[in-house]
Amino acid sequence: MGENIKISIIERYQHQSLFQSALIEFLGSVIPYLESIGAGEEDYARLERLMVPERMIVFKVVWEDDKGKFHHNLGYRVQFNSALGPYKGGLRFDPSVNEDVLKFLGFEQIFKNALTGLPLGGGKGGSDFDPKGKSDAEVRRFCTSFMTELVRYIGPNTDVPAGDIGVGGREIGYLYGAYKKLMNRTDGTLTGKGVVYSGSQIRTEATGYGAVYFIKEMLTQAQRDIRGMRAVISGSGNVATHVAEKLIQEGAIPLSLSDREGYIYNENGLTQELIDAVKIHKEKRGSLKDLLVGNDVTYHEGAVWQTLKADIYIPAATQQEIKKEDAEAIVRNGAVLVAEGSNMPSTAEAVEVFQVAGVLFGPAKAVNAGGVAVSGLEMSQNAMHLHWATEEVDEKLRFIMKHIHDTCVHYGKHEGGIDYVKGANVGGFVHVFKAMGQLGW
Ligand code: NDP
Ligand code: 2IT
Repeated sequence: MGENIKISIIERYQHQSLFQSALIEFLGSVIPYLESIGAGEEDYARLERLMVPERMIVFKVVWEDDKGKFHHNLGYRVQFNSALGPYKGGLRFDPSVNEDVLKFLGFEQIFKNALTGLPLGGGKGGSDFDPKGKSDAEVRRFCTSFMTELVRYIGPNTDVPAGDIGVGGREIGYLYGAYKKLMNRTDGTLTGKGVVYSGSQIRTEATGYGAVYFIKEMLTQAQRDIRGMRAVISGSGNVATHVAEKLIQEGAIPLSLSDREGYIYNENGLTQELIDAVKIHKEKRGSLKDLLVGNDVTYHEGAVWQTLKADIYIPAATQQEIKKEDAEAIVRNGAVLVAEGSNMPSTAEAVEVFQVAGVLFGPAKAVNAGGVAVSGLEMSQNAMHLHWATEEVDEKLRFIMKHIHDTCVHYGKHEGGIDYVKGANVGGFVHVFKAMGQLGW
């Protein structure tokens, strides 16, 4: 039965290759699991239903540039699964955004959110709008117009969006500002809000910090120590900069950060001062090649994977950034561990290369779940009209990342070690699947 489902997915989603990849990867773990528990026809039918979004919303966003000229983009929200709680997931503003991208992200979000143990469903949204090269006022007008449409589909107990590529603190501020005006409500619908207007401490840092907490758990499990480990990181946005920052705090050595054009590298390790400069530069969506760097730091064109040697590799930019030949180079360079900070950064062939070579491999659903976990904590604080201290949120984040690691070990353990891909997929799946059954879905 499982094989038939796989074949039908491959045929049905030939025109949506990212969504197809996400489904096939997931089925690679879940079908053997269902077989192992003797699942029947009804279980497989429920599995098929789980792979179809509950609702998909597409809308037009008209906005005015600084010269008074009108433009339009498409806005989306994929409300994928609400079995465990309100739809929850980020908004991405990038020219590459389309239905395929958002369905793959929304699907993965369901299981990532389930792994946190918090009552969160899964969703994703965004627009093909490019915030690069736009003025503050243009971004604000776009966000206001986007929210004018999205507002009717979201709410604190319905659907709670957050940030993703191209949507950071500035965009969340404008989006929530518009939401408050339109609804006359301050109900926390959006996470990643500024701390001064009811956001949570540590949400900005959470994805990167959580990824490093997860990496530490993986290394401890393998009886290795993070201290002194050299790490190649891709991306230079929210996730990448906070991964680099936490690595320094944990005694490891971040070597690189990248963007679409190139990367910065320091063989002795990037400093906190430089990371802070990157954060400010990237808030304004500048390019790394225009960043003023210190003497030891060099700028190079291209991607980081083929040339840089390290113990740990952390993709934190975008999907499919590590292809088979990149994975082979990473293995040749002596990688001990690869942890996915971005969503689905490794192609299926790349994952296979890592697994065959025996490199410790942490999949995105588990590694980058710290962001949505603290989003869940932001929702709790907003619902209670409370504000927790930094230490309290950080402690909860550490606990959740350890809980996710324990779940991966539980479902992924085999004679040769831990299969984190299987552990994360099955660990997230079992909750959602059970809930759907009890809800009669
Ligand atoms: P940001 O927009 O803050 O940063 C994205 C970074 O990735 C930028 O450096 C950008 O380069 C680079 N990038 C984007 N697209 C490409 C591309 N096509 N090729 C090469 N580089 C690219 O986004 P985030 O840091 O928030 O997100 C990064 C990844 O992490 C995404 O996969 C996202 O889904 C995932 N994620 C984010 C979470 C969050 O809380 N923010 C939570 C969990 C996962 P440039 O500066 O040139 O645009
Ligand atoms: O991919 C992700 O988990 C995010 N972009 C964060 C989602 C959230 O709701 O905080």
